[in-house]
Amino acid sequence: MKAGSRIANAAFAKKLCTAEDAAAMIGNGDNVGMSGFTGAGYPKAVPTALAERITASANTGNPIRIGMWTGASTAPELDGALAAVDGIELRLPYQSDPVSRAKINAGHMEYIDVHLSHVGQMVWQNFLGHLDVALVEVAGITPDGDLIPSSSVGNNKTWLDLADRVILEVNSWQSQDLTGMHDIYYGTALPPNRVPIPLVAPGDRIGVPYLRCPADKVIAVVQTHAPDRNTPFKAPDATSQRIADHVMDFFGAEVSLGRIPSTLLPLQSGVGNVPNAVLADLQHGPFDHLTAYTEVIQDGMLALIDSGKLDVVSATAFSLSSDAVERFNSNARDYRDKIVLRPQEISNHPEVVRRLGVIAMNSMIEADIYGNVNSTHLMGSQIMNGIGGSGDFARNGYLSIFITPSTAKDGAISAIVPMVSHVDHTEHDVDVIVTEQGLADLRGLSPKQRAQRIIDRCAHPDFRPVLQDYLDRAMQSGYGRHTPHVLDEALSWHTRYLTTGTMRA
Ligand code: 0RQ
Repeated sequence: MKAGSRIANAAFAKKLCTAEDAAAMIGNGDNVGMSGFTGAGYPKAVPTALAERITASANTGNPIRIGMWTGASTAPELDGALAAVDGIELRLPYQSDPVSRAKINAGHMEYIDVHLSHVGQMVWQNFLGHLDVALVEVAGITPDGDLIPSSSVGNNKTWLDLADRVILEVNSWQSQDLTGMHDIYYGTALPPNRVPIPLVAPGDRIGVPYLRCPADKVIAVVQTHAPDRNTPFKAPDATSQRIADHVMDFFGAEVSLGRIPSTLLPLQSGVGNVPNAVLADLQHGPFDHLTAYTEVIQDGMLALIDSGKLDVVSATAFSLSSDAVERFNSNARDYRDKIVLRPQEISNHPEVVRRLGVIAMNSMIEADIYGNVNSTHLMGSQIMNGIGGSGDFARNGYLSIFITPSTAKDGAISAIVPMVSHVDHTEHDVDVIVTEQGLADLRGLSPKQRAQRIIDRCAHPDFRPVLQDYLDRAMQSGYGRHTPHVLDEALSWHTRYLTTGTMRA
């Protein structure tokens, strides 16, 4: 197909220009709302051209820096390229790029880590300043001037609604059969004008299949033919497999006890090796007619659809390996009834997550003996990625499960510590913790009971006696026996790691 045929509306076609020309329309200090979510549907050409423009501007002594807002993480040719040239003044709401991470941790880039469902409302409330430019990838433009969304939706509706100027990238690499897969809900509002989100099952469609944008707001249309950043898929290792097996046993027990149906409840799964291992286990498990109300469709979700186990999945983006992308792109039409892509304010909406009773499964960096979870920081100060959607789902789900290997860095670090060095999910939002050692169901337990269960079931045997000793001494400390701590030791495991390279005494 000729790339040009994706732009079927004359008013939009008139704005065709090069990526360089489009990049020249972005100025110093602009806040730019970009498409892109977990490496899917991000603009592929204009950011690179902008990075070159930024380099040139730095050489003239008037460096350009922008505020960069996205759906979530993007790709090296966007986050990486702009961070490398120090072109980003402030970044939000989630990133996982090594160059960006280094710039943020070195203090060269400001970063605001926001619950993904909250971004739209924060921009509407004007907390973040004015949105100058929307830079959005689409799969095509219809004769009526509707925009066919790409492989992610993210915050694109908000960007297109609120930005003064709009730059579109029309990517002919994206499958045309994405048409009809999206559900763009235009019914959100700020209080006091909110009404219920009329979504009662994961596959419900409550909006329209297209994004809207008046042609006169569009200042440039750029054609591309470039693949998404495809995340390589690693087969589960022994540790992930053991974690997945614990989760499967837990689901089986919950079904036997009549707490959840044999179809389970709508699943949310974070990205990465361990959540993918759980999805792989579900493919061979006893549960049928599964559904998912999640953020990202990874390989494991697609495989569940292929095996007939998963009836429908709602998300805001794909995050697939190249093999899975190929499978998807050649059969996109067949997936259309089983996949709904929504704006992230709806895919992660607290009201809907609570109503559907989602089972939230997310990875973490560390948990403490009382069940507080850190998903974002290394040793208290360095950002890893961000909270992403984990809080949207963990806080509002029916069951909130956090998973991690029990140790990191070749056993030097225990993922179970006396006190977490940063808190993203409090003890009140965490129902179950799982490591390869075992699963701790924390529901209905007091803090001391939780601590004993986490130590017994989840801690690595090398660290278990030291954690037990900490708890025992905290109980004797006399100040308080509700959530006992030895305060001047509580973070000593982290400081020991920073000074000696290991948490081991
Ligand atoms: O570092 O690669 O340098 O060795 O952290 O650890 O085990 O590979 O885990 O890649 O699955 O990421 C929580 C970060 C886990 C991710 C987190 C080191 C470890 C390694 C990565 P190296 P793993 P993963 C929906 C849900 C928040 C967002 C979220 C995340 C690196 O899952 O960003 O949940 N979650 N979104 O060595 C020091 C510890 C450590 C540690 C691991 N205790 N201390 N370093 N590491 N544990 C999706 C979205 O929202 C988009």
